[in-house]
Amino acid sequence: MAPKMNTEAFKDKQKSIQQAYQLAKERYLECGVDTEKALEELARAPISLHCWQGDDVRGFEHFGGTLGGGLVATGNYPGKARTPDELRADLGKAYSLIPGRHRLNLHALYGEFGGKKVDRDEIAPEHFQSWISWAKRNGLGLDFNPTCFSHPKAADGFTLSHRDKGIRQFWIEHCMRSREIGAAMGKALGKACVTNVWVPDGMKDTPADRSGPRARLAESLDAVFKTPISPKLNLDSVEPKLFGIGSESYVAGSHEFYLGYAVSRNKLLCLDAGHYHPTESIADKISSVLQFMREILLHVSRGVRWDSDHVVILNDDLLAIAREIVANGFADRVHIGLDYFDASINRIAAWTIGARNMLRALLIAMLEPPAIKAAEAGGDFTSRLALQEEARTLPFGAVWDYYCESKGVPVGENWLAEVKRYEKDVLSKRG
Ligand code: RNT
Ligand code: ZN
Repeated sequence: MAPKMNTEAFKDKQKSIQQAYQLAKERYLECGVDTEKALEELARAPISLHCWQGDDVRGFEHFGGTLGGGLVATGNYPGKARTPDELRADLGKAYSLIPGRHRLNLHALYGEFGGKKVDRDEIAPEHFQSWISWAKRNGLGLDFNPTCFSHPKAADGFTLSHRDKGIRQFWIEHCMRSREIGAAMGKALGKACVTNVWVPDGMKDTPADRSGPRARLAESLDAVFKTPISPKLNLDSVEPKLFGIGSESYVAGSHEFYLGYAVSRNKLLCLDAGHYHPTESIADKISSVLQFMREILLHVSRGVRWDSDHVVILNDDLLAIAREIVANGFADRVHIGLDYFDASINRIAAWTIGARNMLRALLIAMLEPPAIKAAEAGGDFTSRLALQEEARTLPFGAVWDYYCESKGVPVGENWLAEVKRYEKDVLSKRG
């Protein structure tokens, strides 16, 4: 925390944070909002940080290969993590700048294989033991993902829906093992792991057969999920997508496909904010799908034109997502994960910006004046709109600063100096 400041200046700063908070607290009380309660609620909201922002989705396998599945990380900002230890150190730095206790979302290609070539159909919990121990030491939960891309057997753009039975079987085995790894993580940490299946399967140009791959995908998924695993250890999730780079005309795992699959098979649906038409927001989908399923996973991201994976900013889309979770009391049914990769800026900053924004959006939702809902319930839409707009400039920033201060993480832009220091001391020394 602001190590350069002398003690006097530091104490002044602390005092002004507390004074600003007291004023904000009173202002919110006038609106019928208890800021203390909101902060307790915020402290219970875990965000799953996606490991793949730390190295542009490269991972630690030993058979080379470039990023596939239509995923593209652009930029060449220096200092990306090259080893599991570097990635853990970078993540540790990010967590130290984000208030609260959170989770880590791992992809299968981030296993530790001791220099050996362990193919995707051979992965096992032992390859993730260091991650599990590290998570345990740091009080983090873990989430998991099979990696059905960046592999020779995914090179033609198909995996679980491939027309070749042998290739389908290979990916089925990989996904089955991924669930077992998820269960091992859940067991070791005492918190269920969400294992999310996303496959890139799709076509660049107009398919002649849209149904065949979908029928095969459903059949493969049924094979993947055949063995029951306790939801106390592992929760299965499936992730739809509208299109990808190289799969512009058709994606087998579309929204309707997985909505039907998740409802009929009792799975979690993963809503990725970058996987829909550009003006289509996932916020409105949350209360729709939760009428028909217990839990969902979110991949909070930001689409910009053709890209679905920009760093999450505090825009209306994000505020709407957070509001839907909070206003409907869905906190224990919505698992929040981040999913983006920007290789053009400092990667630790990318995590920190996105996670702090997610938390800020949740806080703003938790501080919503109850008069807004009451106005609607009373049929007074004039007041609803007036109060919604007034609420935008309530002093949530003072509450957020106080929260950061109370959780021992840098207040305001002070976290940036920490990242710059780390960049100078650690990242710049990487080849
Ligand atoms: C891809 C999906 C998927 C990936 C990660 C790396 O479009 O969003 O979630 O981003 O699995
Ligand atoms: Zn995603």
